[in-house]
Amino acid sequence: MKLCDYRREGWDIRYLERVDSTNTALLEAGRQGAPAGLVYVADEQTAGRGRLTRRWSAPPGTCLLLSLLFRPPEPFTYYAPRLTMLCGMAMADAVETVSGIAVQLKWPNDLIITHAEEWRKVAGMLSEIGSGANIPPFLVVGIGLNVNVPFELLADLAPNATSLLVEGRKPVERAALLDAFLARVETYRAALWSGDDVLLLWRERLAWMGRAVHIQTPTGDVTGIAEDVDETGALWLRLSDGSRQSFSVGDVSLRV
Ligand code: BT5
Repeated sequence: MKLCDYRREGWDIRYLERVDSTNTALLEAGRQGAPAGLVYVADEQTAGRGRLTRRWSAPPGTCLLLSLLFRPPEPFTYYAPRLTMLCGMAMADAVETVSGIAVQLKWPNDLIITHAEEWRKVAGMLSEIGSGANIPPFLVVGIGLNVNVPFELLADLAPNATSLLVEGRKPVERAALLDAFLARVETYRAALWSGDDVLLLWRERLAWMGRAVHIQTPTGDVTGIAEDVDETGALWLRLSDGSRQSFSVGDVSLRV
């Protein structure tokens, strides 16, 4: 099935041929009062965004570029990070189910494919909190997954980018991935609503726990053993002097 024709009950899926950023557009829709369950899916983004003002690049027509609108119940600070985490797990499950390719979650918001000590980024997530006059805060979770990006275009995206096409040596249908993803979001979200703490599942699936890692942060770089993630999703490292330090933003890589 073509991506533009894909629908699923319980979700209002809007296909956009071209948009600046699905996150930017959905944040605006959320401010205007759009209900939870609205999903923007784009074939092309002209100003795709990563975290910390970075860019997200994707060759038109080759990737899954989408954003989901959530209006979590109170307490927002409990549900919002967990909805982001469950979207990451749902996308990892979807990739494994549809393509058979094993993916791992890399703190805080990447999907990676590992080959021994090497890793490559296949997807990134950007989770943003929206607000507007007289409305409670809401959540927009955006995901960019490199699906059918050919090898020769990967270097334009990032030095360590990969795609499902390159990893599995065959194209993968984007509508099938989206369908599997939303099905898994529904399952994890039902578990969350019924009181299961999806943070525990997420923590178990994170790559490199117990390993020596290097984290680049806006205030400097630190090396340590990745020991844990806490209630807020922050990463705790054990440093060489035995002390522990937590990080809520940063880019982690395996220390080599
Ligand atoms: C992310 O940021 O990984 C979040 C990416 C979220 C993208 C989705 S697409 C749908 C929705 N709408 C948006 O506007 N955004 C979301 P971060 O961890 O900051 O990583 C950004 C870095 O990843 C860039 O600086 C590049 O080095 C690299 N990069 C850019 N495009 C890439 C790609 N397609 N594949 C792999 N790496 C990429």
